[in-house]
Amino acid sequence: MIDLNGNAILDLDVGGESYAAPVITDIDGDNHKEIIGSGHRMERPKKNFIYIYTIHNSSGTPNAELVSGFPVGNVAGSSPAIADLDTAFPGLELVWGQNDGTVWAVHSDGTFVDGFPLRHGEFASNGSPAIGDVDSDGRPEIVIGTANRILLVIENNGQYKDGWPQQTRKITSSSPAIADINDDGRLEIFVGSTEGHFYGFDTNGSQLPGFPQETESQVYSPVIADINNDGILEAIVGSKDGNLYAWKTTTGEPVDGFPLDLGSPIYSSPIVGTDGNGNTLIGISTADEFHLYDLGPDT
Ligand SMILES: [Ca+2]
Ligand SMILES: [Ca+2]
Ligand SMILES: [Ca+2]
Ligand SMILES: [Ca+2]
Repeated sequence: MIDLNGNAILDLDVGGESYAAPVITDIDGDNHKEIIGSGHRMERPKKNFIYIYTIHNSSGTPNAELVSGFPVGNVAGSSPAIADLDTAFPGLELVWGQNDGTVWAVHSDGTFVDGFPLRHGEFASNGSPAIGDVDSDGRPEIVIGTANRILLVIENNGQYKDGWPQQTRKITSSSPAIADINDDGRLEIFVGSTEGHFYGFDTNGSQLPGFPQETESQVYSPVIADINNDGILEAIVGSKDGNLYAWKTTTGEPVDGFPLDLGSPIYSSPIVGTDGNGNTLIGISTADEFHLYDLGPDT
């Protein structure tokens, strides 16, 4: 960890290489933030653990104490999702896919959430899970892909939600995105695959009208946003085929002007925002450049 002048203020030992982005949040509700990351143990048996370190002790001085109960697991190459999956237990829970074919959900003290781990038997995807109350029953679900054509929706008690898992073609290569595209209070699910398909499912596991869509190569994590101010959410995704796609989530039709040919492979997610004048901005990195588009205020 470094300060804004580039000086090291904390050195955290994660046992070797770290593949996933660290997250800083107050995970245990003690009003002091923790840093959550993963690290690869180099000696055999090689494992990629989740670590949580405290950042500040109660006097406010930088601190690098490993939180009791950690490290845990053998995570895939993704960051864990962090959410209050189990409201009966104080603080937030961590959820991730393991390379041994399981999904883990643990409390902020490293103990399992009741019903976990869930065993599905497939190698993990490199995408982080999405967590949200997809069926609007007051309890959150976990949406997570695997490396073998299966997309899972899991209740917070470790059981599959009715209608799930669902098949995709090839690996779900990216993190899923969840959003209510039709104002019925339930969340729809979008995810890309390594062979170029982009899927849309309703809460019950049925494919949405107009999906899947196809690109020529691997699709990365989507952003769901209304980029043309027509009141309909779009799914914006980059593909390794060099195009940035934007489809209307309600029909699968492309937004006017899309796909944008960026001329170079895309390996990341776009960022979508607005400037101070209400114009929609989209930023996207390709293998060699960063592109920023101003889509203006409306269609
Ligand atoms: Ca909790
Ligand atoms: Ca729910
Ligand atoms: Ca909905
Ligand atoms: Ca729109």
